[in-house]
Amino acid sequence: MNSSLLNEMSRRSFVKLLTAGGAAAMLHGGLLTPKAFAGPAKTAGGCKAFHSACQRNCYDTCAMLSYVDDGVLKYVEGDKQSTFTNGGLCVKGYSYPRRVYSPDRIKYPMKQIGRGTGNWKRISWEEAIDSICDKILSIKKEDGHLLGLALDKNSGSEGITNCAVIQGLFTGLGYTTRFEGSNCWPAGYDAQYFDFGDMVCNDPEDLANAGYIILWGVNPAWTSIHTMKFIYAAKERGAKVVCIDPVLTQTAAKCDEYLAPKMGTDGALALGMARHILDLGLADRGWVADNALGFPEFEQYLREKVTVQWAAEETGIPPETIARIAEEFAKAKPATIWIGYGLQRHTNGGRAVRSIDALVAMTGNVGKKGGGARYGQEFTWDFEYWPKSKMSPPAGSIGFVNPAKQKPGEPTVYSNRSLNRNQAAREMQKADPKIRMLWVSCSNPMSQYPNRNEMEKMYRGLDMLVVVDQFFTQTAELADIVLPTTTQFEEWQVNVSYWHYWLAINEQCIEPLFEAKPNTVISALVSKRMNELAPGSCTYQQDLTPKECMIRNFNETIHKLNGISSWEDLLEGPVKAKRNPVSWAGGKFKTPSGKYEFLSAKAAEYGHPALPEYHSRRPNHDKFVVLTPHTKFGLHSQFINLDWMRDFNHEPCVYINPNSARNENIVSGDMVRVYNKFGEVAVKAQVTDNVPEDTLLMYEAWFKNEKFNVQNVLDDAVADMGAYQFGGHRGPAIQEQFANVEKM
Ligand SMILES: Nc1nc2c(c(=O)[nH]1)N[C@H]1C(S)=C(S)[C@@H](COP(=O)(O)OP(=O)(O)OC[C@H]3O[C@@H](n4cnc5c(=O)[nH]c(N)nc54)[C@H](O)[C@@H]3O)O[C@H]1N2
Ligand SMILES: Nc1nc2c(c(=O)[nH]1)N[C@H]1C(S)=C(S)[C@@H](COP(=O)(O)OP(=O)(O)OC[C@H]3O[C@@H](n4cnc5c(=O)[nH]c(N)nc54)[C@H](O)[C@@H]3O)O[C@H]1N2
Ligand code: SF4
Ligand SMILES: [Mo]
Repeated sequence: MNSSLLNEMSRRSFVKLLTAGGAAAMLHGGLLTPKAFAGPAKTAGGCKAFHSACQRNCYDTCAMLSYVDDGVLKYVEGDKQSTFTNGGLCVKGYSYPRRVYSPDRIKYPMKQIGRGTGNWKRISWEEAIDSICDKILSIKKEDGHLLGLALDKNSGSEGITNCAVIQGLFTGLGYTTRFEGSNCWPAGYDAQYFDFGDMVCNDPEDLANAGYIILWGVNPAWTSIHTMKFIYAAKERGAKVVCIDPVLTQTAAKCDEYLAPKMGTDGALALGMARHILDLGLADRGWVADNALGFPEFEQYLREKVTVQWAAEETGIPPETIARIAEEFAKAKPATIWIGYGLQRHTNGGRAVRSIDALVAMTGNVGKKGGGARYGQEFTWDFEYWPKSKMSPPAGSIGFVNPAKQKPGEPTVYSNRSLNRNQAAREMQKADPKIRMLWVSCSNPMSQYPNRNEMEKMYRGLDMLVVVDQFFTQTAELADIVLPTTTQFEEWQVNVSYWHYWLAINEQCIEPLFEAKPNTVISALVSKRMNELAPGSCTYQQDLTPKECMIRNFNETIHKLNGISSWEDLLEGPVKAKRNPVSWAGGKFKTPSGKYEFLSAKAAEYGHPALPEYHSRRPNHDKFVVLTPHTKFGLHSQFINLDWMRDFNHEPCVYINPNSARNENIVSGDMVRVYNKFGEVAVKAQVTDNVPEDTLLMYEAWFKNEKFNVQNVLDDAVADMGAYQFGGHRGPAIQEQFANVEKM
């Protein structure tokens, strides 16, 4: 069958799948059952099934099965062997075959004649690697070091091999500049470290045991659809589910009650609830006496500074509602809160998370089945990160000298230069020595980082920009050289989640398409050429296959944790970590005191109040609050560009409340300009009372052939926390942004 016919047929089955039975569930935040899809295709081709794992930066990190016939990927489904994935994928997951065979894929190494001109010329791998290595060597020769060479590796693929080889190559080249930190979760991550001494939470499957669930600043009906079934299971057993979000999301629509605080006021809400719980005498004094440090100080703070009335004024939620939810939460046992990443991307986001943690702790819900302050976990990630972990720069490399780490009279200690990706433009502007060459892989800064217009100026000033990707993204559009890379189906990987406890292997099931190569191979090619041109100039290994690299990432810790004796056991299917699904059950915390810390000296050391005190968010700099959370139809900038997805997600829009729309003379369908001093976005308006009057809502997304980019109106303000666990780099305040709107 020729491939265009295959694509057309698959497109029809994909659309049919999503418009029949499954679609209603999907559109309303449910889960598609594989049955709707598997039937005819499975029997038609006699396909061979391979174990796969979704590589996306997604809570769900699905274990998948990929069906291949005659070397062609026919369709995919969720693996039933994982009780978390349970046989279903999201709409994006089902579109994978189109991603693989998309006519828009970068097929060959390409060179752009004139940055941003779109004048691309196909070149050979040899020519591409030659120009890259020549440039690296000339920077080294001219500058005497490689700090002018920078790497931006983000979360485009979370396969362990991809997390290990790209940085490995860079270490092999010498001391370089790295864009680091995270645009995702640093503020809340630090908050959990201050309170618990680690970030770890109960198994999401244990949500089914909860008696009361608050979904706070999280939108799992879109962002973690597989978790919804455990929430529904709890509901069926009588649990109440409350959603707290300024936007009436599809998650909110599924809950028993929905509270809409003003953006950035969650800390006040949590503290108001805590005060009411104290007043009712519902704090679990036994638990805090045995397990916590600083509860008396926290209690004093609440009694002196916090009232329910104050919280009501701050948040816009009626005092009776705050009091009632607080009472229900404190009385329901066990009660749990899922703290989403959206609510902490604020200038006071870390403090908000500490206040919410405190609410869970003071009610004795920490360390309980069906309880907990759930944010994420990383205990399943103890891989070797090979070869990254084993690399050293070539002998004699000169690097960055950190005065704080340099002791007088001792030999100079060199390191990489680390810049905060959340302030990429600002960091590039002040970088001395200047960044001359940037390598972007598994990252799409022009779509995902704030302060985009300033960043573009900096990118345009580079001597060379290399982008390794599968598609001509908005970042690739600015590149001098793009290198085509493989999708997960064309390479070996192994994956774990930052949420559930499963481990899954990803077998290569088809040959690399066109001239695409895995990052492992690309790194080896660079190393080989570097050493041909200048022997000893790169220590990165040159002869490891992607599969061997994957295998070397396993170690005894991973085997033991998951009850396997070798990686090969995973060829039988995904496995779940052998660990108590309840975190902190023993009451031993990893804080300096070994207790849960309402009062954290560590927080104080990092310039925060020791208690989770409230601090207002920054004031508006424009008329409207701008929210740009994650879309249902894409994983950040991925998938939305596919023609199949366009069938469901026709065009970008800005959501605006009817009262505000009336004031601005806007009706649904009008083209409007969302603008501020940083830039503007031209987009169609949709009027809806799902968003509050003060808010403009646009989902982050990259549509092919559209200029739409929410990052144009985002500044690079940072969150309060993140510096503790992210090498001094605070998280982004991406959800605390402001703009004006006018009809075009
Ligand atoms: N406005 C706004 N901005 C945000 C956020 C928000 O809420 N609002 N959220 C932030 C968050 S939470 C995150 S995590 C970041 C995510 O930011 P990124 O990690 O940059 O986002 P992605 O679009 O997932 O992936 C980046 C690129 O990786 C490419 N890619 C995929 N697989 C591979 C591979 O195997 N190899 C290579 N070389 N490339 C590959 C994709 O094609 C894509 O172009 O965005 C942040 N930006
Ligand atoms: N479909 C899909 N799934 C994804 C992703 C994706 O891009 N698309 N991205 C993945 C990644 S990398 C991440 S980090 C997770 C993120 O997934 P979530 O943790 O669900 O976080 P967000 O979608 O960023 O934001 C969740 C909600 O926070 C709300 N919010 C914003 N500001 C505030 C506030 O001040 N207070 C409160 N209470 N709520 C607020 C937003 O309105 C939004 O509905 O999702 C993962 N899953
Ligand atoms: S994007 Fe998330 S929910 Fe969808 S298939 Fe991948 S891991 Fe599963
Ligand atoms: Mo993220």
